[in-house]
Amino acid sequence: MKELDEIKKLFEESLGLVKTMEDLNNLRTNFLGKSGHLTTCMKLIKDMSPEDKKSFGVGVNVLKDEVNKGIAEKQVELENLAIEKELADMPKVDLTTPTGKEKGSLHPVTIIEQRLGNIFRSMGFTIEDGNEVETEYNNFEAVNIPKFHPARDMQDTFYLNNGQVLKTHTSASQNRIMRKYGAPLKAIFPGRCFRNEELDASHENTFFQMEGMMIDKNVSISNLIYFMKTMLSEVFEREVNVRLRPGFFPFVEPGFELDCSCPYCGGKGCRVCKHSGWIELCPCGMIHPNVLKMGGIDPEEYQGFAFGLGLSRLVMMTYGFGDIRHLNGKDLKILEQTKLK
Ligand code: FA5
Repeated sequence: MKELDEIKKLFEESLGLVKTMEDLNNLRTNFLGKSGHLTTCMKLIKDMSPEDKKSFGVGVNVLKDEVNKGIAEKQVELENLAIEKELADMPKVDLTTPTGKEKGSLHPVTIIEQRLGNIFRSMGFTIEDGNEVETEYNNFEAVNIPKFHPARDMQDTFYLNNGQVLKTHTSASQNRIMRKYGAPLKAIFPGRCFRNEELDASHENTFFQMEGMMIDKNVSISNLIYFMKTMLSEVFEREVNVRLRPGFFPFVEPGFELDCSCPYCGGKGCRVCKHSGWIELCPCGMIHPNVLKMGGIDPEEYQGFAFGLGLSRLVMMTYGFGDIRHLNGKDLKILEQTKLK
């Protein structure tokens, strides 16, 4: 029993000196290993008298339990210390602290969309949302483009398995909005459009348009010209002129292409307007009676105009981007250049 007391004392002293996992493994081997102190003690039992065998055997097992417990506790202690050290060595980063370096900014399309929204709101228009996934009916039939009409080829699109389409133009929301508000009506509805398009500097497969509609009694082309001229003068922050050329769209009659006098050279001719003094900006026209009827509005009583502004192209022009693809690209420099001060 004296040996057991000595082993216990030695174990306690050795455990107090353990600083690393390696020390602990050595300690385990020294006391519990094949030639360890406790294993050697067990071997003594066979030469003892039966009484001693019993009490000594119990004593060895109690000590063995204490050694195991001591080693297990030390192991937990060392593991915790290792975690604390690792945490203390980690660089201190507080993710909630503002860096003060780079502030977020609005996308240029959003900036121009908001500016246009403010201008039209001040002229009494409401701003509506449109769907990006539309029924084929709303995208085509409801704007007077029946199945197999050749005009569908001008707006080749992406069809979903359920027969719906990614909307090819913001005109797709006309019917929904007429049915929602009836006449009279003054609304704009900006939105993302999709077309299966050959990409180049001015054509994207994903781009923005902004549609506008005004429906009332006695609405005429003069109203259309007035609103477009006012809106473009505000956007370009200078007086601009507009002119109409005939254009064909099945949902307007008559239909026009609206050109704006070049805001960069004032109509004298420059690189932007290809020296013509005019920039082609926005198809428009008087809403076709069939479209009004499909929207639940009596064309005998009401007339209206509609326009479909190429918002992405207007953004390009406003900021002087030479390629529309920058607007959907991943280069954040574009945001830096258009940041609101
Ligand atoms: C239309 O989409 C008609 N819905 C516009 C309209 C509305 C006419 C209401 C009459 C009354 P168009 O396909 O021309 O028309 O497109 C309108 C504008 O969207 C174009 O002038 C152009 O600025 C822009 N646009 C068209 N396709 C693309 C494209 N692939 N990438 C970028 N902009 C485009």
